[in-house]
Amino acid sequence: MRTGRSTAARGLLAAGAAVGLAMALGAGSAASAEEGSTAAAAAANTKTISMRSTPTLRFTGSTHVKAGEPLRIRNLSDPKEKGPHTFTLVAKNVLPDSPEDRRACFTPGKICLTAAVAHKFDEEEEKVNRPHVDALLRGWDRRFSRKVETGDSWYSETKDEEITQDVRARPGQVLRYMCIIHPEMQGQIRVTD
Ligand SMILES: [Cu+2]
Repeated sequence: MRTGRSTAARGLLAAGAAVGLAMALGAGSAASAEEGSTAAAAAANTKTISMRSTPTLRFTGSTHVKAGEPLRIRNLSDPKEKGPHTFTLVAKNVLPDSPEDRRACFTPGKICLTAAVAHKFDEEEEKVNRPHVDALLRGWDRRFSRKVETGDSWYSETKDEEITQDVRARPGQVLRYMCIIHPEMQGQIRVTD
């Protein structure tokens, strides 16, 4: 681990902390309704996961998506209030599931720091130089883990911004995801036939 990494990540973490990272609310679960069908702009088969900040920081949206079909991520949160977000695919065993784990997420070897490095966060410029990390260049499939330092992740600091990619994970897999800026934001979506 190069020394520059942890300082860069601390800057990114500070961005989150400044807007209320401390309110770790245990809102760990992906929510409820299928949202894809309600959005006029989306194709009929596009599933959607939304980043929200009211009333709590959380992801809401689809819980299932067919392999090969599009999955849209959209940021419905005002970055001036809660800061930017990421939608980051992560392996189950690296999800920070306790308050202690979440606080330590930006330390060497932990998943938030690993993903921040993949996003090429520049502390001096306070800029994310690679907002979209598509590790295998084919859509949503690659998870960050202890061994995988480049997975799939999208960084958003603009309200109403969105990204759509096809799901390339195999049927039967569960894609777990989190926001590395607010590690309490977590969810999962099952890939189906
Ligand atoms: Cu977030």
